[in-house]
Amino acid sequence: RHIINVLLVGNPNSGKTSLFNVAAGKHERVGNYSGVTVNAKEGRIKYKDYIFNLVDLPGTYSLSTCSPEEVCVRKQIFESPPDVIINVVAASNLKRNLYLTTQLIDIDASMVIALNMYDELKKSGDIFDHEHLAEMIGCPIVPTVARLGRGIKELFDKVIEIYEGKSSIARHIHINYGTEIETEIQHIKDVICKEDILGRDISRRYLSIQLLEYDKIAEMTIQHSPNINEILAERDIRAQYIENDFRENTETVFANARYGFIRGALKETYQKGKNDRLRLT
Ligand code: BGO
Repeated sequence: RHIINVLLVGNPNSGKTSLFNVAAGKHERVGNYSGVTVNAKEGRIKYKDYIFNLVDLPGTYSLSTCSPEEVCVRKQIFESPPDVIINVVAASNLKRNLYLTTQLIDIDASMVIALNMYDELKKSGDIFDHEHLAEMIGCPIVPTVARLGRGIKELFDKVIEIYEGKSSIARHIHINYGTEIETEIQHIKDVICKEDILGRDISRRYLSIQLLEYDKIAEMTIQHSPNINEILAERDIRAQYIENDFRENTETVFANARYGFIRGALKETYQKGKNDRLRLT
């Protein structure tokens, strides 16, 4: 049997624990307060001709390096790269959940999205063309209801497809941050490419974006590079250009650009339903 290493990544309360439990046949405690999923949990699943090593990490809203959860998830992604990431996205709160997704897309991870809480979406009467969104971001999206164990087989079927390179929508798409930002990303990428500093399979695009955001872990990644000074000097120049253009710090510029992408994508794919009036929250 082939072994597929799968990492669950998602916001707190997206239903990661529920999905892990139902997939791995575990009975971990599920709760709707943060801090329940503190340590990495591991489970083994036999399905079809495969063994899945499933790892669940703490929920996180982003892959920046502000909180211990964010650092933990990022470390796992880069130090023990999974074959496939399952990004658990709560359909009931797409705008916020998809922020993390945009960062996973930047990393260029092999990924399947579990569109969890699909029952909530149906109940709301909203219409979401998730197949269209899947094509836009180049990543399969599978509706799931983790609490009831629905959609789990379909999810793992997609994981197999991605693992075997047989998915029709596993194209390498990246989020277009607009001409100005893209130009600056390219400049940094060019300097990084000059010296092949990356023994590991880390996306140069992602590293360039992180450097532009003055990310400390990204700076540590290049600390042994022979041309670290050149890279950092280039970063300072390019970040300054962006900050002059947008009159905000680069971290805010990238965050706004990600939310802009999400807004645009949802505008094309998401329609409020007639039941909206009934929702009191
Ligand atoms: C409580 N659909 C619906 N409707 N709910 C779901 C689904 C789904 O597909 N999947 C999970 N949930 P976690 P994280 C709860 O615990 O797995 C629910 O943080 C409650 N608890 O049952 O913990 C799940 O690991 C009291 O809800 O997520 C859980 O990602 C009242 O979403 C919550 C109501 O799931 C978070 C709900 C004491």
